[in-house]
Amino acid sequence: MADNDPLNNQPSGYVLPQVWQWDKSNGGQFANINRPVSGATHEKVLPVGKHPLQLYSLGTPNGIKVTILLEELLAFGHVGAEYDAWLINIGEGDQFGSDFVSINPNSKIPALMDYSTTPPTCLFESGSILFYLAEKFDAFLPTDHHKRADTMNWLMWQMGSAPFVGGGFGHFYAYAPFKIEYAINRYAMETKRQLHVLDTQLSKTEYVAGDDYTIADMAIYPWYGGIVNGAYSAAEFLSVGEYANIRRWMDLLEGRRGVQRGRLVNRASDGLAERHDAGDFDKLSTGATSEA
Ligand SMILES: N[C@@H](CCC(=O)N[C@@H](CS)C(=O)NCC(=O)O)C(=O)O
Repeated sequence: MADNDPLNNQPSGYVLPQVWQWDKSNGGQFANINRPVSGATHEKVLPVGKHPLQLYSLGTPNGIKVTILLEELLAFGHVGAEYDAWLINIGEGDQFGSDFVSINPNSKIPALMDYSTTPPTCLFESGSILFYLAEKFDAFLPTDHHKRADTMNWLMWQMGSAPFVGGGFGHFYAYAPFKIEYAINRYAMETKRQLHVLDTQLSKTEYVAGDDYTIADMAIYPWYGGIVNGAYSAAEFLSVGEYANIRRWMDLLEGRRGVQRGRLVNRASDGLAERHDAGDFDKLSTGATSEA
């Protein structure tokens, strides 16, 4: 079998063109929102509610990192963390509206405006938002030198690693228009390696960055807890039962009201499409509704 034989390619016979061209018809799930250029596609004014913090997001793993932190801040009595959460429907291209793009030129949720500053502060990238809020409220980010470094190490680990889980494994296992063994094997291997990294860490520490519950836990749980809870319907495929330390840590987090509430925000089908104050949770019949 000769190297670079086009018959060995996927699909068979595929030959690399000299210059890549955008094939709009070949995309799998989410093809309608993927483009090779950035920028707004339409004029769209975003709503602004009554609180200084205005969140424009969706209840995906990257979105709920921020709502978990906001709900935890509120649970700890930081009234300045009250927020309005508006739904950005990425399947319908809301992330390409002009106001959204002016907050986040990268057109991805979550995006946050802080109107308590002059001028207002634009925030995007979930890790940046977590860090900003943790600093602003002096919470969930240890001040001790080494603990703070550990927290940031694990926060950045999540930000750098999870795209291989979502954009790599999740895409090729669940969303690509056909199954490609090479791609699935490559990203399943990497996803399991990352799960093992986390499981090994959690065999030594109670929370990810040590004894304290931090923004690193809030960033990591939605992705790796999500996989263990069955994201992409891949729990059996990835043998997630191997990761007992992750399960132990997930149980700790899932017992927290802030986590329970944060997971429900900006979820039109099984939670709150929008959230404007704590009373909104009372409209839901879940365990996250009662005041603790
Ligand atoms: N690194 C970014 C990733 C954000 C991201 O990928 N968001 C996805 C949803 S989870 C999105 O908005 N996708 C819309 C698109 O790609 O057009 C972050 O952590 O904030």
